[in-house]
Amino acid sequence: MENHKNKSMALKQLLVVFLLITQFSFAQNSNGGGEANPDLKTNEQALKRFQDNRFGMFIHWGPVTLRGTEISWSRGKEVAIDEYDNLYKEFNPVLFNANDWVKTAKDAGMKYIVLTARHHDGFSLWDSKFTDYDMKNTPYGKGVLKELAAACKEQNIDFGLYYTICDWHHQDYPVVYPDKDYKFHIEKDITDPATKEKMDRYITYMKNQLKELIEDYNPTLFWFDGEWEWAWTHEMGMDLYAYLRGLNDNLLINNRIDKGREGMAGTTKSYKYAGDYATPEQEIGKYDVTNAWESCITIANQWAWKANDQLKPTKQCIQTLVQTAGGGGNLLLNVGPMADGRIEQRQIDRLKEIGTWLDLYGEAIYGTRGGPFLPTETIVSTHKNDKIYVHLLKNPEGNLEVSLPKGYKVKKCYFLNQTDFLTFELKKGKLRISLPETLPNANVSVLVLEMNKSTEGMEPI
Ligand code: JFZ
Repeated sequence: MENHKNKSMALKQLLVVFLLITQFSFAQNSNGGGEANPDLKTNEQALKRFQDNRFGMFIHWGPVTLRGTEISWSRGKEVAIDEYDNLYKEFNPVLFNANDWVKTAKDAGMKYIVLTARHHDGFSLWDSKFTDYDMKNTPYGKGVLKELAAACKEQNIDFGLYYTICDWHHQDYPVVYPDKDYKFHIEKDITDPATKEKMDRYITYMKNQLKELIEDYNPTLFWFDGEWEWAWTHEMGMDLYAYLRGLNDNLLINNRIDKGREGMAGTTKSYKYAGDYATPEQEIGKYDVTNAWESCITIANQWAWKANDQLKPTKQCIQTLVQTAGGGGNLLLNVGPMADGRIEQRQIDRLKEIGTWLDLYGEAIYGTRGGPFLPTETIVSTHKNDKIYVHLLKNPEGNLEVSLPKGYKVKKCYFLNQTDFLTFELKKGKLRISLPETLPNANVSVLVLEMNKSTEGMEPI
C-alpha cells in the first residue's frame, strides 16, 4: 500500500516536471526581451508576418568583394589588415541598382531581404553620422540603404538589416581579431574597469547607429550577429533588445542579440534569453512548430561574392526551402552581389528557377505552418486552413502511406495544380494514396489533402 502511494507520488512529481519543461519550451522564443524584461514579449503581429513570409534573401556585401574573399573573416588572413581596411577607398559600385536587387528577390518568390548594414569588419553600408568608415567616404560617395528601403516599399518586400555586435575595426571594441597572440581564445574579464569603459563607449556607438538606422530607414527586423565574443554579455543583450523595442515596438529581433544561441543549430538555450526567433546557420533547423526559427544558407559556398563560387543546384535550393517550411521555419537564402553592385547573372538565373517553382507551388509555402507529418527522407508537410500539403522530396514509387491524427478524414486528394483526383484508402488510421509512376514536378511535387476540418492545432504525427 505504502509502496503504491509512493509510486503515485513519484508519478505526480514527474508530471509536474514534465509540465514545467513543456511550458518553458513553449515560452522559449516568444520571450522577446528575456528575463530582465518579463513584460516585453515578442510582437506577435510582426512574428506572424515574418513566419507567413517563409522565404527571404540574405545579402552579404561590402568593399571586400573587390578581393572576392570572405567578408570580415579574410581580414588579416587572405587580405592583410591594412589592405583590407583601405579597400573602401576603391569601392565604387556604379552599377548598384536597388530596384534590380529587390526585383531579383521578388522574382525568386522571396518576401523579405536582410542586408549586412554592418558586418564584423565594421564598414557601414550607409552614410552614418557616427563613423567615417562608411559608404559616404567611398568613391561612390553615398549610402545604399535609402534606395533599397524605398525599392522594398514599392515592391512590397519587407526590409531587414543585419548588424553585427562585434566590430573588429572599431577602436573601442575590446576584442582583437584576428589576434596573433591568440588573446581571442582567452576569456577576458569584461568587469575590468578599463575594458568596461571602452565597451560602454562602444555600446553607445552601436545604439547611436541603430537609432539612426531605425529613424532613417525604418527596417522591420534586425538580424544581429557576432554575439559570441567574451565582451558581450547576457545583460547587454537584454538591454539592447529593450532599447530597440523602445524605439520601435514593431521590430522583430533574432536570438543572436543575446547569448542564448546553441551553436550552429541556432536554437535558444532557454526562456531567459532575449530574441524573437532562432537562427540555424548553414543547416536546416530541426522540426519545431512551437518556436519560430529561420535557417540562413548560402546559395554558393561563401557569404560574400567569390569568383566562380559553386552554386547549389536548383533542386537542392527548392528542397531546402520545402524542408525548412515543413520543419516549421523560414529560409533566408544568401546571395553576394559583386563589387560593381550587380548580382551575378548565374545567381539571378538560379533564383529565377526557384521563383518558377514557387509560382506553381507557393500556396503550399506562404502563410503555412510546418507539419503535421514529421519530416522523413521522402516527405515533408505544411498546412493551412483545411488543407495539408505533402511535399515529395523523392518518388515513393507506388503508394504513399501516412498516419492521420484521430478525428481527421481526407475528403479529396490531388496534386497541386492538377485537376485529377487521386485514389486513396483509409485503414486503421493509415492513409494510403496511389501515385502515378512519374510525378508532375522534377524538383518537388506537392500533394493536397483536403481535410474534413481545419488543420490548425493538429498534433504532429
Ligand atoms: C556568422 C558570420 O560570422 C558569417 O560571416 C555570416 O554573416 C553568418 C550569417 O553569421 O557566422 C559565423 C559565426 C561564427 C563563426 C562562424 C560563422 N565562428 O565562430 O566560427
